[in-house]
Amino acid sequence: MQTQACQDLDRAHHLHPFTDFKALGEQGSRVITHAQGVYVHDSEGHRILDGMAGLWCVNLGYGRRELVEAAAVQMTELPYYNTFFNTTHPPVARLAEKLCALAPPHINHVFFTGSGSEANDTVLRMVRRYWALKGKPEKQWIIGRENGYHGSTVAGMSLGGMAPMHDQGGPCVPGITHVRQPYWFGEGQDQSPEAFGRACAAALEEKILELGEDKVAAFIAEPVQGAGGAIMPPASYWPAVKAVLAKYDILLIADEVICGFGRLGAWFGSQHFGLAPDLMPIAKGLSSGYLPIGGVLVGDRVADTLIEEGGEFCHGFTYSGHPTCAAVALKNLELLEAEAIVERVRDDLGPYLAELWAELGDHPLVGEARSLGLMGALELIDPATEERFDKALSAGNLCRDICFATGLVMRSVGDTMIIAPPLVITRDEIDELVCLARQALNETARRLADQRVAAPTDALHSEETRA
Ligand code: PXG
Repeated sequence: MQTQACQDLDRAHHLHPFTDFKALGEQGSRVITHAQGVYVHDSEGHRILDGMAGLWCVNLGYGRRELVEAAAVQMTELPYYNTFFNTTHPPVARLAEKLCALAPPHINHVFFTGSGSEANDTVLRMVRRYWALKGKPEKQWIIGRENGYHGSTVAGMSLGGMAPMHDQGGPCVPGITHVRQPYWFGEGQDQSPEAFGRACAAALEEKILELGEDKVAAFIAEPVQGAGGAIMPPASYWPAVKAVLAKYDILLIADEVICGFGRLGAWFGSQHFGLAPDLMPIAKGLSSGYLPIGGVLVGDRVADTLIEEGGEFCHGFTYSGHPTCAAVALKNLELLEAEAIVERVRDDLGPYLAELWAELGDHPLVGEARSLGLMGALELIDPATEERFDKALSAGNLCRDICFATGLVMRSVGDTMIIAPPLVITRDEIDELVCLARQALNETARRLADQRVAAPTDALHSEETRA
């Protein structure tokens, strides 16, 4: 199909996620046609290094025949059956066992869903059910974080702390509130990172006391915030948060949808930070995005109560434990393990990226360059003031569009640039990624300087800046 024909159909009938429909209609979608390894290809013949692994999910990279074959075999044998009404099937049972073997030792059960958002809906219901069964139904409040992301269903967006989503989707689920995020570059520079990390944990404790220490059920957080801007907390943050939660007997929900399956150089982000969460929502890298599947890894404390004292848990989805998705996820985990990909991220690729990425911190446009495992962020600043650019300049979006036009997918969250490439990326491909990022920074700086000299800021949204 020609680019134009595809764009026309798309414009006429397709409403995209998180999109200004009118603006996209005027501009037209990019058409991605195929992909291999760490590269995606568009309908115009461009090859683009996918620095975002799709949407933080294609951990094994594109074109893995083993995953295709696992799906084909399972589809031939049993494409679908449900896991309601006391039924199961081999792929889901095997996947459950494998996940529990990879998870921290106190986690021995999994509840399957179709996505990360559904996983967080499940979490909300499980947590409240748990405390009701424990005879403490007044423990209802769940505390999340400002700028946290937990999905786009009503429960997911309520648990998340994205203000524009709350504004559009409200009213949110009652009994959920948010505390400040451990975003040192954005919100904490008046203190040392360590002091700021402790202050964020203290804010959590204050919130618990404000709500009533017997009324708080759980705290939900991503080990590293992904969609919020690849925000790695100061080293003091997680130990201090752990201590607060233990003091008031509050469950920890570590949302592993992005951090899970090797992104940070451990199977789960919680293992990297030494956390022992009661619940871990998962999705994305579980199947490397080849098929949609998510779930909640459930620690013994919650699972034992649900099993021993629970009766029926009135919750589940048609696609909970979908056999084909489960077979692909299982094969994906087997390949990650057989190829020692998580270890490679920890011992080789992560440190290698960290070295090169840190060098970008010297660029005049970069206020901070940080990375952990195969996740990285660049904070763009105006070299003239060393402060953020005027929002109207959309510096981050400009840099993102330049990246795309020169062959790199690098996302922007405001003026924070983000990468999270497939975990199978090679050192040479990391060199290419960093080189393209530097070129894009240079070009962004040049265009912003030109704009400042002459033109109204509207010119930034002109045809020239589009990929
Ligand atoms: N939790 C976390 C931590 C996520 O990052 C979800 C839950 C929801 O997963 P589903 O499968 O329902 O999308 C996510 C999803 C972005 C972006 O722009 C990030 C996500 C989804 C879409 C866009 O960075 N993360």
